[in-house]
Amino acid sequence: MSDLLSELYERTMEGNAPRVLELTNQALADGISPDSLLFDALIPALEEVGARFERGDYFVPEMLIAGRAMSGALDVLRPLLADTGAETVGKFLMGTVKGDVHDIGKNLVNIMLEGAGFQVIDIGVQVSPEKFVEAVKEHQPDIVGMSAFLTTTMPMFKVNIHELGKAGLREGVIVMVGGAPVTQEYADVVGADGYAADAATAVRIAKDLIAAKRSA
Ligand code: B1M
Repeated sequence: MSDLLSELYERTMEGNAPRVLELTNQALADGISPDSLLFDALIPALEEVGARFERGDYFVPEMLIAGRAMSGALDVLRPLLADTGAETVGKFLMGTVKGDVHDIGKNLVNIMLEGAGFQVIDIGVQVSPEKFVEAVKEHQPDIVGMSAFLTTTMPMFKVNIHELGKAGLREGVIVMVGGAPVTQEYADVVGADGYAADAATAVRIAKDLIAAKRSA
């Protein structure tokens, strides 16, 4: 790993947002790709933050400032990752489920989807089942995406899907789920149409699901 990337990794872990911003800009100016910044420094840093939190070496404030530092870097990377000039391939409505405030993973999926040509409507975090239903009615997306990052909030997928069914909307919309603790098995159990472990896979699965629906 280059010195710049390893410093970016370290500073993200300690949540030094101004320095993370500086290093991100400097790395880009030096010709380091946005992908490399993401996958070689920023994401591994947050994984390590999570591991330290689990071991009891870090607490919520440390996670919070590391998350803020990462979000600042993502703001810089967003236009670079999303600006591919791809044609619109479908409408994707995205939210983090009720009770869950994690949004970095969701935002990264959104950026990648935009880069692949999706029109993304982000309805934020802590989205209640009622809000998902209202937003699907209003925006009529091809896909509704739900993120959950806690084992305690994953059950909201099932509640949301049930509410979409009750509102008569389930047949008309593809449901995708994801987030750190989610698995394909869990997605199957709650009745989702698709699952992805990371942002790049989410784009591929979303495209496949839309193509399958249109050809059906
Ligand atoms: Co929290 N947190 N957190 N946290 N946090 C985790 C998730 C945790 C795994 C840490 C740990 O213990 N190792 C743990 C969950 C344990 C569990 O349930 N199994 C945890 C906990 C316990 C908590 C609190 C309960 C702590 C407390 O208060 N005691 C609390 C809960 C608050 C709440 O939501 N109600 C909490 C709070 C927070 C902060 C607010 C401080 C902050 C969030 C800041 C923010 O998001 N704006 C935070 C952070 C930063 C983390 C970690 C360290 C990093 C998360 C992250 O951004 N990762 C995290 C540890 C970890 O994940 N290793 C942790 C980087 C991101 C790019 O990856 O989010 O996995 P990820 O997203 C991926 C995929 O999941 C996938 O693609 C993304 C990009 O590749 N994906 C999808 C995501 N959504 C998708 C949707 C799709 C498809 C793919 O289709 C629709």
